[in-house]
Amino acid sequence: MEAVAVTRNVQRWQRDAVLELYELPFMDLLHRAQIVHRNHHAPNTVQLSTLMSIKTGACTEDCAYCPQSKHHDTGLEQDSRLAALEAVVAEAKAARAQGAQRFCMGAAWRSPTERQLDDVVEMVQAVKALGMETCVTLGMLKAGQAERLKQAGLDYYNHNLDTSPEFYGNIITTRTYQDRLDTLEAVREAGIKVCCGGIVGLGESRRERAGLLAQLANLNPYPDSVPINNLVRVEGTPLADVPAVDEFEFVRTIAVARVIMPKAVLRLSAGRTEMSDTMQALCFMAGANSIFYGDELLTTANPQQQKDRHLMERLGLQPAA
Ligand code: SAM
Ligand code: DTB
Ligand code: SF4
Repeated sequence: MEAVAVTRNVQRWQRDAVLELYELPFMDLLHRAQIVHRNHHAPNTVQLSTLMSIKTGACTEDCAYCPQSKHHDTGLEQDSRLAALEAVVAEAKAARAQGAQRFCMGAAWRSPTERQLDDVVEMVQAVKALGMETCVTLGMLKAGQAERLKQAGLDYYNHNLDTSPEFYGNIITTRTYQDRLDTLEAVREAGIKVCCGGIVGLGESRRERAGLLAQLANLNPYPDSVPINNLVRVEGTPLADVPAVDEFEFVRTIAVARVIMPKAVLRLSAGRTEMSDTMQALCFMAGANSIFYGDELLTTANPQQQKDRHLMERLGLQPAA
């Protein structure tokens, strides 16, 4: 694997071995992924997480894909205020009533200040008290901040590697790959489960996709939860006109992730509104076993809950208990 400064990383998967999986005939790869999936997970079960944006836009980071970066003019209303605790509790209750097990709160921050963290701690405690699993994504964290979140009862922290180390500089310049690895380590050390994945369709090559998956699989241990996002091409971002990735290539990415991270919960994340039901079924076949459930992601659309329930019914998929 290419040299990259990585802490506590193991070389469980060489990139070339990951590429070999990608290059298998499609049916062989899917068959292999299904076997791994059935050996480690209930095969007809999907975990449901609902997202809420608790602070939207005006982000100082320059992530090229993101509608919330202040470096891009996407027409998004810039608002640096944090959502009120009552609004968070109301949305979490509504998500629970619709059948979500986990409530994920996202803030468009480079990293939270201690005061901002005080407010998020209250939100985590309040959502936890509803009997739901909690997840937050707040940008970079220091060790002491991760410990405070753990004490509040946080179950998962989402922080993505997004892409391969060598492609990363084309997408983000305001924080490094190592910054991300350091946050992941602080989260893990605090005893919080790690939710970490990336994006397909940023203009990366298959080799670079394999590089991202190898990085994820070589985290020690690999993440508990792995969101695979299909780029939502938002007008006004530098990636608005990047050609979409071939559908089978996206399904292959899910299948390869399943083979190399057998126990992880794999989330079919952003980009589902542009996927057909058939394509989503192929993703579940390839080992995806979680979705974002709710009519909105952070700032972009997600399939309507009713549509997702109908799809699950048609496929005989049950929400995870
Ligand atoms: N600001 C925090 C951070 O970056 O760590 C948390 C929120 S950020 C929106 C969470 C993740 O959403 C990003 O790491 C990226 O993987 C994903 N994301 C953002 N915009 C996206 C888009 N247009 N399409 C697909 N995924 C996207
Ligand atoms: C993740 O990997 N995907 C989610 C969640 N983690 C926070 C966010 C997707 C955001 C898509 C663009 C938007 O709605 O702003
Ligand atoms: Fe900010 Fe996160 Fe968007 Fe990057 S991905 S611009 S850090 S909100």
